[in-house]
Amino acid sequence: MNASRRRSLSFLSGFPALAVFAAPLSAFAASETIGDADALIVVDVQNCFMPGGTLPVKEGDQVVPLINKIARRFHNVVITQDWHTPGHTSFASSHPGKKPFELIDVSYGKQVLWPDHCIQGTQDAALHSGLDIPQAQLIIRKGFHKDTDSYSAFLEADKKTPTGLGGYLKQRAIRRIYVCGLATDFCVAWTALDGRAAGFQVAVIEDASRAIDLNGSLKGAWDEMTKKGVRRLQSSDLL
Ligand code: VGL
Ligand code: ZN
Repeated sequence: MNASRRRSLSFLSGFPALAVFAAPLSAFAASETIGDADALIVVDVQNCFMPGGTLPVKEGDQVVPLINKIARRFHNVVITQDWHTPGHTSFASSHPGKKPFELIDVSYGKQVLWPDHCIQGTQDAALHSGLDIPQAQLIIRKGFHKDTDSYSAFLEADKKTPTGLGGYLKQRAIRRIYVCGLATDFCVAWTALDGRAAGFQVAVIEDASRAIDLNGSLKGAWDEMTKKGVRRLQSSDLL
């Protein structure tokens, strides 16, 4: 069913007398109503996080067709890109003797060290070529300060430096965001949590996201998101 047909039928559910007619239709209707105050945030669907990329996320490529479908329901779409300098502080290669996935202390707290990934301007940092969201209105890049990482699309890892996304969404009168992409337990979760902290209603679309899952990070991320009022949705809630 296309979006306009779904919308034209949704009023039926408010009328009990018509419930008998509405019931069979509701089996096809998505539960979420999407409007102009909603934005889809598509996080880091970049070659680096795909199988074969520099920081591959298992099944990372599987989110692409699903996100394309979900995005058709949204007028407002923001795409993010992890966008590091060469020699970025989040790279293990920048810290002699350290290996990827080790944890170190930096000025703003703990930093997981990663393989070199998503270097500005490289093909590895490009969006996946299958991403098909022509109406997307903003591409926001993050992690571009050499000495500071940024999982979140709102605030860098120092928890002080804004990316500007919060201001953009507020000026666009967006009140609710739906977050999906890569990786569930890092950039998706941090974006969702900072979105909550900035006063937005937030949902994460679980099956349109995939995780790195490092030392229990996926469970930790969901526990924290649930505690902070991030809703956990599936694509079927939107399609
Ligand atoms: C990400 C680790 C390092 C992500 C980015 O997009 O989740 N994870 N940089
Ligand atoms: Zn990164």
